[in-house]
Amino acid sequence: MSTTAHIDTFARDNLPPVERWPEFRFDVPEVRYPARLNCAAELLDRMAARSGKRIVIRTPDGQCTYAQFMAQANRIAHVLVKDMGLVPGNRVLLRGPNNPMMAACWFAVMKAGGIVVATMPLLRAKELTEIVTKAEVSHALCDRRLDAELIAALPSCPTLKTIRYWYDDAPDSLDRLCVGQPEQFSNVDTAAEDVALIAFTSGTTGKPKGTMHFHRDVVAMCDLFPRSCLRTNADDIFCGTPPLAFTFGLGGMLAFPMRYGASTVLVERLTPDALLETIQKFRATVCFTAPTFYRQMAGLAKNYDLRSLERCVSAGEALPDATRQLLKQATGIEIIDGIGSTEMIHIFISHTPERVRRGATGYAIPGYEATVLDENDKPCSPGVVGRLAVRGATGCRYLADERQKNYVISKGEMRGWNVTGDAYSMDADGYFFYHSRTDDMIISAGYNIAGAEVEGVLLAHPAVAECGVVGVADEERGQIVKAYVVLKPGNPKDAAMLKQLQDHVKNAIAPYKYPRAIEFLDVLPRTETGKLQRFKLRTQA
Ligand code: 3UK
Repeated sequence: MSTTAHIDTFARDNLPPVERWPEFRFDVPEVRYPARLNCAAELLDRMAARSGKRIVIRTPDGQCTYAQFMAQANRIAHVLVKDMGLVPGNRVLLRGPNNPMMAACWFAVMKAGGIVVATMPLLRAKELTEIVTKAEVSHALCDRRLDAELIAALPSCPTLKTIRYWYDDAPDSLDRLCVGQPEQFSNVDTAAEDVALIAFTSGTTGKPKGTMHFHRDVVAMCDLFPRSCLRTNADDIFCGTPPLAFTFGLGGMLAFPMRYGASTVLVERLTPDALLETIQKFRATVCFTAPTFYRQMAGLAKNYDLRSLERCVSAGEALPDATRQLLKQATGIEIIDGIGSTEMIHIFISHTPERVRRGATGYAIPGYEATVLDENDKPCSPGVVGRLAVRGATGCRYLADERQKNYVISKGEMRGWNVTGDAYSMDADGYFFYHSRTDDMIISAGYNIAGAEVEGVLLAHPAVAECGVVGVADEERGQIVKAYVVLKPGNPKDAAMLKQLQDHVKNAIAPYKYPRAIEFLDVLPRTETGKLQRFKLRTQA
C-alpha cells in the first residue's frame, strides 16, 4: 500500500487482517488508477475544469453548475479544516435528506481527506449512537431539520465533539461560516487506497456493520455499471429515490452523473407520484429506484408526460417479472435490474435493456466475475441453487468486524470471493437467477421454496398491490409458506379471495409452493431503502 495521507489512522488500523481481504481484480482497463487519487478531484474538480458552466444539480428551488458546486464544496472544506479542526482520516458524520448541501458536504469531506459516515434520515438516536461509537466519529455536519435525533444521541457519543448545522441562520451555522471562505481549496493528496467512506448496513436484523471503501472504489463504481450497462452520457438527467447515505443512492443520485458531466435532480421526499412529476418537470432521462416504486409508478404513468425517460434502474431487492412487464406496458421501458450491496459498494450483476433475460437479474458486468457455490464452496452446475459469490474491482472490508469471515472466503480454491448471502442459480449462458436470501429460504415438507418466487406469482394477480412471503413454523411440515398480502382498493379481504389467490399460485408454479396461509395487511414493513423486512413478518407470524 502506498503512503497514506491520513494522520488519524483509525480506519487503516481497523481494516480486516490482509488474509481476510477479498481478492481485487482489475481486469478492465477503466479501473486501473494511479497510486494517488482523491475521488473529489476526480469526480468534481476535473469536471468543473472541463465543463464548469454545465448544470450538475437541479432541485425544485433552483440549479447549480459544476463550478458553483465545486466552489461550495471548497468553502465547506475550509470550514472543516479551519473552524472545525478536521485532520485527515477523521470520520465525519453526514446527516441530511438528498439536497445540495448534503452533496456539497460529501465532497468537502473528501477534499479535506476526511472519511464520510453518512446516515439515513430516518435513523434514530440509538442507531446513530451505534454508528458514531463503532466508527469513532469526531465531527458531524447535519441538516438543521434533522437535529433532534443527533442531539438526543450526543450524551452517549463521547467521541463526537464538533457539529455544524446547515440550512440554518445561527451565527455558527455551516451556512454562515461558509460566507467569505475562499472558493479554492487544495485537496488533500490521498492515496487511492485511503479509506474515503464507511457505509453502514444493518443487514436483516443484526448489529450494524461498517463497510470501508477507498477513494479508488468510489471512482471504480462510476467506471463500471454506469459505463457498461447504463451507458451514461453528458446529457443525462438523473432522478430517483435512494438516499445519498445508501451507496445505491450515492452512485445513482450523485457520483454517476458527475463522472460523465451529466446532472442530477435532488428532491428531499418522493412518493411514486412525486417521482413521476419530477421526471416530467425536469425531463429526466434516467431513474433509480426500488421495485415497489416501479410497480406503483406503472399504475400512475398514464397521468404524466414521460417521453424524456429512457432508462430505469432497479436495485435493493429482487425485481418481480410482473413489475418489469407492468412498467414496460406503461412506458415502453425495459427496466435495468442490478444486484449490488453495501459491501461491494454498487452493482455487480446486471444487464443492458437489450440483453434482458426474463426472471434473471443479469450477468456479471465487466469488471466482476460471479459464480454459484454449493455448501463445500464448489461451483454448482447450471440450474442448481447455491450461494452467490463474486469478485472484481471492489469488495468487502468490514470495519473491525468478525463477520468479515462470513462475507469473504478465506481458504481453499475460492479464497478471496465475496459471498453476498443470496441464493442464486446460474444458467448455461451465465445469467443469474435470484431465489432468496440464503437465510430466508423456506423449507416445507422437504421442499426448498424461495419466498420471492411466490411473491412474484402473487403480484401477477390483478387484486394484489403488494405482498411478502415467509416460512412459518408448522408441526407437520417444518415450515409452511405464508403470504402477507396488501390488496388493491375495492377487493374484499374474504375467504373467496384467499382461495382465489391460492389457486392462482397452484396454477402458475409447482403446487407445493402455494401459500397455505394468507393474511391480508394494509401495509408491509419496509426499510428506508425499500427492502421488505421479512423478519418482521416472521415474528408477526
Ligand atoms: C439484495 C437484490 C435481488 C440482495 C445495493 C445496489 O441493496 C443494496 O445494498 P444492501 O447492502 O443490500 C444488499 C442485498 O440486497 N438485493 C439488492 N439488489 C437486488 N436482490 N435482486 C436485486 N436486484 O440480497 C443483496 O445481497 O442494502 C444495491 C447498489 C448498491 C447497494 N448498496
